[in-house]
Amino acid sequence: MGAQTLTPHLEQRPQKIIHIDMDCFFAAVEELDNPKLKGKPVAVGGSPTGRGVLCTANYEARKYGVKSAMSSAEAIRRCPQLIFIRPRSKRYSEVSAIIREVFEEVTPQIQPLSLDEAYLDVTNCEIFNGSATLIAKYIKEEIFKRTGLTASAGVAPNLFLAKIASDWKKPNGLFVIGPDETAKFAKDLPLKKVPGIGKVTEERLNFLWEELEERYERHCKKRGPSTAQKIFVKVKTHDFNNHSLERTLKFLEVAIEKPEDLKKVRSYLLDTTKEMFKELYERIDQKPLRLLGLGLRLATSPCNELEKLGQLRLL
Ligand code: TTP
Ligand code: MG
Repeated sequence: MGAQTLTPHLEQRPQKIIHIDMDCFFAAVEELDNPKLKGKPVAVGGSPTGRGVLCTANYEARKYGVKSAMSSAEAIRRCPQLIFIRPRSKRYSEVSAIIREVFEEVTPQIQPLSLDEAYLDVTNCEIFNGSATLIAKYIKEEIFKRTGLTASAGVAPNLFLAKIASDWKKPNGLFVIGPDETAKFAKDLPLKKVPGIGKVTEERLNFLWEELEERYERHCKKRGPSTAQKIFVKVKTHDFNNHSLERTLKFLEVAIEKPEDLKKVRSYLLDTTKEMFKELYERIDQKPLRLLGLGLRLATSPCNELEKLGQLRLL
């Protein structure tokens, strides 16, 4: 592969982003270096007798519900035959450097996220006639040739969807979201697929919603019917900055003036909030989140009554 020629952005074109993520990285390196481990459940992390936690587990171990960040003691309960291996960070860095070489041969526009994961902006790449899909396929093949390890790749017009796409067909997957498919894809995306939003967070977000309904009910009891004009989501990022996004509720067929009205549109508004949250998360470049809030702005004074809702702590 020769040197890349980058063409300037003369006209506004959709970006072409590839997200690469190695499959069960630490465990895969351990299997590579010790083929006897193949086909057996393997975890990399602290000892099951101490207070250790797992860095990761291979797919064989994941069948038993063993996963990253789980305590080693819980992992051995779930899979008694689990083989524990101490992490060897130097070795993982060595392999990571080889992967990085492959990326650099494709584009200088690399944003590494960790040892096994990076975004590549290939918008201006001319290899493979600029096909991001073929470039992603090439990267996966080169990584395998040079390391013996598999990677999963996601291709999309933005960072957010590229990362979700790489996870879509794991392991050894390649998933492409074309520029025309983004709206539909984002709309159908379960919230738990959003990086940083796990199952627990999704459940808690639903619970937040319930809290919002209760609060609105209390408010109406005290002050009488109050028209809800807007819905908003708020996040506090790891650097303590606040960001918010709001939408007027005019798009609803019915006015929300009392608690029963809000309950009627619950599922619709809950979906709307999830979409808004995804949009906001994308806008802030998927920064780690500390808090997440949800609320209604009321026409009555004080209009920000419901803004002081309990917020969901994420970090
Ligand atoms: P991940 O890419 O999150 O996980 P993974 O590569 O093991 O598995 P997957 O196939 O789902 O991508 O993380 C990369 C490596 O980072 C992982 O192999 C071990 C390390 N790691 C930790 O040490 N602690 C953690 O909590 C996580 C999530 C990862
Ligand atoms: Mg990985």
